[in-house]
Amino acid sequence: MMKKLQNKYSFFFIVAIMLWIKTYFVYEFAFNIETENKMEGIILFLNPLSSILLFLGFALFASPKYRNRVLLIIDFIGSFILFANVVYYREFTDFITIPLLFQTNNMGELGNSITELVSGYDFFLFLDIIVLAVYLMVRKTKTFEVKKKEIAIVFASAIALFAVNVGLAETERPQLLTRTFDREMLIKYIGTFNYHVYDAVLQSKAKAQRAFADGSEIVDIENYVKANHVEPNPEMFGKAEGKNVILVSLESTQTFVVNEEVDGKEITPFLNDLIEDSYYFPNFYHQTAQGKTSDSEFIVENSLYGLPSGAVFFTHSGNEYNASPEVLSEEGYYSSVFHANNKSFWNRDVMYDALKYDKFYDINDFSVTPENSIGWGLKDEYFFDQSIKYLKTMPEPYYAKYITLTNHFPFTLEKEDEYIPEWTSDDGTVNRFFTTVRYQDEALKKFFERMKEEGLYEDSIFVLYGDHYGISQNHNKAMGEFLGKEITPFETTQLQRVPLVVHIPGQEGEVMEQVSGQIDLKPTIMHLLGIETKDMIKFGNDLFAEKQDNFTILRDGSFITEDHLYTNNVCYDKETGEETDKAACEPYMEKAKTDLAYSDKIVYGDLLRFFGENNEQPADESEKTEQ
Ligand code: GP9
Ligand code: MN
Repeated sequence: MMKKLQNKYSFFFIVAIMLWIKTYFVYEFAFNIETENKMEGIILFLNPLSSILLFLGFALFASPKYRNRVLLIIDFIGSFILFANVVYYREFTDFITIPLLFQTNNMGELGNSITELVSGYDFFLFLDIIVLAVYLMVRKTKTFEVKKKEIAIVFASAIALFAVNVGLAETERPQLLTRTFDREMLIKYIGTFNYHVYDAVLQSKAKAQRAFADGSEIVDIENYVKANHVEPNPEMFGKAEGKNVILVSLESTQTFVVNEEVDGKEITPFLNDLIEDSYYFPNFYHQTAQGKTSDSEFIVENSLYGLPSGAVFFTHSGNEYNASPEVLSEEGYYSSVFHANNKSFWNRDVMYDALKYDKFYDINDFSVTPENSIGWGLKDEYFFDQSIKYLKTMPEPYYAKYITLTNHFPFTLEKEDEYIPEWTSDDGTVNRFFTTVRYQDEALKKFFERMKEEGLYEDSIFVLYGDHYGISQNHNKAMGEFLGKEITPFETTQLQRVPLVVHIPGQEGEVMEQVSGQIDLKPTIMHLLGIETKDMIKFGNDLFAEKQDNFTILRDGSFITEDHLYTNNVCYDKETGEETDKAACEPYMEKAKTDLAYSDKIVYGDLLRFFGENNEQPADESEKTEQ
């Protein structure tokens, strides 16, 4: 009897154990998950098992003839999930969430980056499947009927194991599943597969939230943001009224390269000069999460935060917004985006409609050849150059957004475009980064020259900002070498600073030291153009206002004030970079949480559909909003 059972389930257990071992290897060698004590080690070891039993358990419903094949298919799906996470983790030190997994558009486009990120070792994730498939083909395995009771035992064991897992996790980390989550912690405690299930539940919750949201929720938020509104500085309000706006998203550009040299060579000579007669914000932070460039676009144009996971450009492109292009069109502006990439990347073609852009110049509007491309596509110099003809015939005033691309991971460049040589550390990514940043700087210089030649410069204002970090924490060693200091969590947070340059032709420059973030750009630009924002739902404030709150929240809940920085539950003194009494950060914690939570509520509930002119609800609904 026992022997028969053993035979019957041997294939099942081999597959289960292989998948378990693979998952554990991935934790250990690909994710670098550190365990702080023995118990964490045990939890990490056990956590894949419950979901593996559960998923493989479904194969038991298959007819005996196909059961082993179904087991291998499930093994393949599990292994592929691991593989995708490994590749993603390699660059972003983070785990995939469901919406990202379905971004096949993006995955297909990753091209260059993918080849850089996939390693030969990844093949081992599929080796067992190949061996077992061959085994199934050459050896006729006996077929067995499984009893309902046996299936029940497998599922019951999976559930029991899961309960033990969560129980252990909860004693180690109380409220793990109810608190705002940290993906790494979830993987560590409940395992990668359970995490994906949890993520799926969160995503469906978001869908449900929209269905159940009603107009009354926007009222509290409206009161809250209005109470935080800061009056514009009369000296600056309307300073650029009626001017064209050129918004430039600088790919992966971080503040640490500005006014810096590598091996005695300036990394951003043009920006360094431009800053001299511009408003320059050295303490400006990106606030993006997994949506990267698209998150930055979302934040900058809505003064709302991106989402904690996934890309809002994908998950909520059907929402009502009141983004800058829409606001400006009411003031007679024409809005356009230049980005020489596939229009569906980050779901832009769909999202730009929701943001009410008049025109999106995508890859088809540029002449892209192998000669003028590198890495992700058209080189920045050609990109800017080819856009000029469109600007020249664009209805004025216009709001034109440029999204650059050359300074994108893996930071490749042809020799002829290297204005400075690569750096010489052990880390190729960081070495190349300086060279591609320098290339981007040259492209900007030529763009400004062209704008002047074509007579397009005088009537425009230029807002240049870094979209997100380019160098992830995977490169701390080389970064530490470059900066000459150890990269602590404090330094990592400080490295989230990206440049912001506001250049108004004819205006003198000034270095604006206040702490600020991408969320502040919309009201800042609106006020420069003489457009009031006091009735808008926004989470940022005008960076030229006399009263500055000196406070910026990052998407992971970290925040920075004039004197302190809070990240990973630790409060740091900004001056020393040393840990300090938490009490110093305490007064800001509530505001950081509330801002993020309210912003998320708007996005998840699609609440702007109940606000202002968007309010198209039937009478009984609008009554609610007027309470
Ligand atoms: C893709 C470009 C880069 O179109 O915006 O996206 P990123 O990977 O930086 O989010
Ligand atoms: Mn980007």
